[in-house]
Amino acid sequence: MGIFSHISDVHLGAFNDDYLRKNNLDSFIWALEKSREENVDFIIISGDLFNNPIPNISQVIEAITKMKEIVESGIKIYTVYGSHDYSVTGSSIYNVLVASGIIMDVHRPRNAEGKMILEPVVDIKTGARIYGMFARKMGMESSFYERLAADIDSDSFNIFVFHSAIREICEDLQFRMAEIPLSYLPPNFDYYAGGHLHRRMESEMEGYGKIVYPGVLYASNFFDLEEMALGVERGFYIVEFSENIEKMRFIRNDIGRPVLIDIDANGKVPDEVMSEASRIIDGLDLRDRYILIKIHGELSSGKTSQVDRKKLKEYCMKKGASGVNININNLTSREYRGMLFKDRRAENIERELIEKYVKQYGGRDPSLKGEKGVNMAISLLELLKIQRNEEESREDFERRIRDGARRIIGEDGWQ
Ligand SMILES: [Mn+2]
Repeated sequence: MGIFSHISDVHLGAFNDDYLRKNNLDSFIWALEKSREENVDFIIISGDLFNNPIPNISQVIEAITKMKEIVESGIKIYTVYGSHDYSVTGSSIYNVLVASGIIMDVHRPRNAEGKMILEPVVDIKTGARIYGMFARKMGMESSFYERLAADIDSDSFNIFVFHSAIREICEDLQFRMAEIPLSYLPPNFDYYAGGHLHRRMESEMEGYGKIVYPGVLYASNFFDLEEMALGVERGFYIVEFSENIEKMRFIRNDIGRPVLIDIDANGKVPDEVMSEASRIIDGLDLRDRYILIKIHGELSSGKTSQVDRKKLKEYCMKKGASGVNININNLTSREYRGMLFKDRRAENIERELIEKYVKQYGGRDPSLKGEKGVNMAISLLELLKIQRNEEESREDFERRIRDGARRIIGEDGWQ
């Protein structure tokens, strides 16, 4: 018998806005405390504990202090690398927490004849066997899944912790995501603790036990906030088990649900959009609420910049809102047509462009072609996005980036 909680995609350190950052942190502290209240034996965090490999320390110190307190009360925290915790340079706060014993990385691979065999971490209190699989940026873990194997002991309760979107389960999702087919998952586990999907999802597939994605614990970007405003629930799972799952409960997170104002600007001029927005704002009680304003469609004339975001923001703040985020990513104008992408999330746009240019590459080097070429380009791009830390010397920073690049393009193959 045992009981555990399954939390995912915490994204600590996400958001520049103080109010959202606090909600995000409060959600995590709430989930840890709730888990302790429910007397869990252990906690699983299925990736993306942090929003960046090296977050601003002052923004995460409170969360780390709470984790330490939880661990010291006898509750272990088992984790895997998510796509956000991972850094090609190997420098990640995740590694520091593993080294300090606050979290326990359950990805324990062993190489045997080209296969990646996963070894379990056996939870001493309950006997549960926990296997973990890491993630990389943009689904690049997929090539490791191809040669993955895990020997399970069918008399025990087996948990597989992972951080990837499964194609068969996420078909109807709104956004294209890097995916792996269901067949890549090792079969016959009792519980698949999934991360990466920010929407809650539960399913059961032939040959597999329960596959569960709790979704993002609070939010990490505009899309998450928008879904929450539309009523999508946030939270985490508590699972009771013996040899099988006995009971599963979703614990809802009620912290800081934002308000969405959706404005269709199609065929309108900027002035009309502005007056529609103020009319809607006038009809709402915005006190202590976070406001998302989404303006989309094609203006019949004028520039998108004539939709005065500053003015709208000030108006909401005057009415007592705790914060405002205005999204005009999908606002265009008939007069000024720019480049259009079907899916305007930055990383998808990057992938789309890289795929296009890799296809056009005329050289002979096979490692620069096809999927390999795309992955290498993405890895290098991710590497070059890394910024120097406040306390890091220029030399240390350069070495870190050079070492990372060497690992990506190196002879031993990049990983
Ligand atoms: Mn995530």
